[in-house]
Amino acid sequence: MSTMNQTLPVSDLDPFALDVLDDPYPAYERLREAGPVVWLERYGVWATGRFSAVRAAVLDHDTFSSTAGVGLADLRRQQGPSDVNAGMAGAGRGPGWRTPSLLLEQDPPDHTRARRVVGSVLSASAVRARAQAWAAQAEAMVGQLVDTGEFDGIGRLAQELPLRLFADAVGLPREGRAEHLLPFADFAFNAFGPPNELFRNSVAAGDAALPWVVRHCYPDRLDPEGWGAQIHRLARSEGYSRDEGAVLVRSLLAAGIDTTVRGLGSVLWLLATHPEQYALLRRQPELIRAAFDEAVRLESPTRMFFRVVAKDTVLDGVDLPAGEKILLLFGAANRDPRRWERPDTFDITRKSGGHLGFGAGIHACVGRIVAYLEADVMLRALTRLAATIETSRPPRRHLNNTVRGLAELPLRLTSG
Ligand code: OVM
Repeated sequence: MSTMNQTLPVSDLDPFALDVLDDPYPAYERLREAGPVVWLERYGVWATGRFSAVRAAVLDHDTFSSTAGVGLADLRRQQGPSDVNAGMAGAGRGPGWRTPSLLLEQDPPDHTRARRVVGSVLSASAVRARAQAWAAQAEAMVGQLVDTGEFDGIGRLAQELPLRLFADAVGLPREGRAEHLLPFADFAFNAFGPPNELFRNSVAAGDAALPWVVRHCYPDRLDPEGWGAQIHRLARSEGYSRDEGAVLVRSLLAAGIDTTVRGLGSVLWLLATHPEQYALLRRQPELIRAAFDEAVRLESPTRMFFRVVAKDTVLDGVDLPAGEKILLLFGAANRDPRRWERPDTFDITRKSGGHLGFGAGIHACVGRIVAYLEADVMLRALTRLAATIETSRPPRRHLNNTVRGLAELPLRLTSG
């Protein structure tokens, strides 16, 4: 592609092809090497997998706007085949699926107000208040698994922690959460990509889950002490309507489960396949946070989001005219050799804190403190109770257009 003063790299790469989702790293390398920013002709969008460009874009939220949606579909265009939300039209009541997120799909100043509400409910002190109880629950969960032979680490740990600890803290009833939250999130995260087979195959289950999810965004279904009800109270005091409060709670239900399931699953898998790193973690449990960060860097559970170029700009030397979407591949940036030494190596002693697995800037994951605590209690319990963590067979991957992680992970824990 050529403009007045430069020739731009064009790529026929499909970042949403099944084989790319299964093992994205060769494709990410191709994309990074093709140029700082590449035109993806198949979708008519820009893409970047370079750390410096992804980081610069998320930090410059005035130029790289979220209000047209952070998926491939352009929320400014309501109709057409790219309307990936079509399958959810009319389901549920109140804020149906189509209502844009008040956090994810907003720019300042609207975003700022919503972020203040959710950010103060998920504050460091609010999350810390749960630490003791969560540690005890995690110890009990891990304790039941040590020396019992093979079990599925995704089902028994990576899923169990968010579905119990996080969903309890939000104030959801026990009944229905496991059946509804995972299919809903799987659909929601597929919907950020193209209307491919993966997306289409998740619509029916997402549709079936939606009425439950939408109902449980409202205060009458939420424990008054929980984070969901707190969001409603704070939202009202900030001038939001009841339905808008429900849309804010929806963000927690959409973004808070599948992401942590896959992130916890990835750190379990990486530790099980790197016994020397697990041994080191047992000797130095102060590395727990770094170990989780390193897993999030290496596997990037949320591998991408889009922005729209809101005004003419230059990104890493590439002229980008206003108007088109740009794919920001956090998963590629987190392995960019321009930023990381031995980028493909799992090393819990490296300084991985600057990764983009939680994004950066004003849209950086608002729930990351919760994710860190879930990882902390899980890994603390593991390192205390299990001398070894082993896997005997390759894991099974869960493919999703946005979220990367495992569906099944055979594990064995021994006390020594
Ligand atoms: C939201 C949201 C935020 C992050 C991820 C996400 C479905 C949703 O605010 O609704 O995935």
